[in-house]
Amino acid sequence: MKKVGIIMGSDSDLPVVKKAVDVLKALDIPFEVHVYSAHRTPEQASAFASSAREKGFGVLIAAAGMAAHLAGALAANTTLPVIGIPCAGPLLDGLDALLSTVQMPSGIPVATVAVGGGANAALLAAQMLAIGDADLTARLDARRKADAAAVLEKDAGILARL
Ligand code: RP5
Repeated sequence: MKKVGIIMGSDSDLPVVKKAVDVLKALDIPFEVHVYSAHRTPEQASAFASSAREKGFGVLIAAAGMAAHLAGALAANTTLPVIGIPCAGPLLDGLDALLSTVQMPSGIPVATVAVGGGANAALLAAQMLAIGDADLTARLDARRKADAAAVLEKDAGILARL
């Protein structure tokens, strides 16, 4: 199976990345995590993206905050799909990173999830990989069913309590 590459701009983004890692582990999807910054280590970030396809990656996830250019910088160097996770910084609750990540110019797309949306980034990556993988599709279907059952259990609990 193709791997998911997760890049974070700083190790301070780890709490958000951990949410993605947990989902990938639960779905038994291979992944690698790195800290490369679009601004502090631009050469390493672009080299990772340029070589990602030949190294067996199928999707990249980029988590970054503030002037969050990491997802776009990776996307500029690969035609693999890139998913951006805006991370909340000290100001603006992540609105700065959300706009930096989502407002890509035409020609270099980045699929952007919600601020702090590590779980959805991993699920979206899994759904991309599942296009050609029936076993992974079955695992995703099972997860959806389990999630729905958990909501219905909460519904029953609320009815019982009120
Ligand atoms: C971004 O700047 C990182 O992705 C992080 O979200 C933010 C702050 O980085 P640190 O100062 O915590 O290293 O590049």
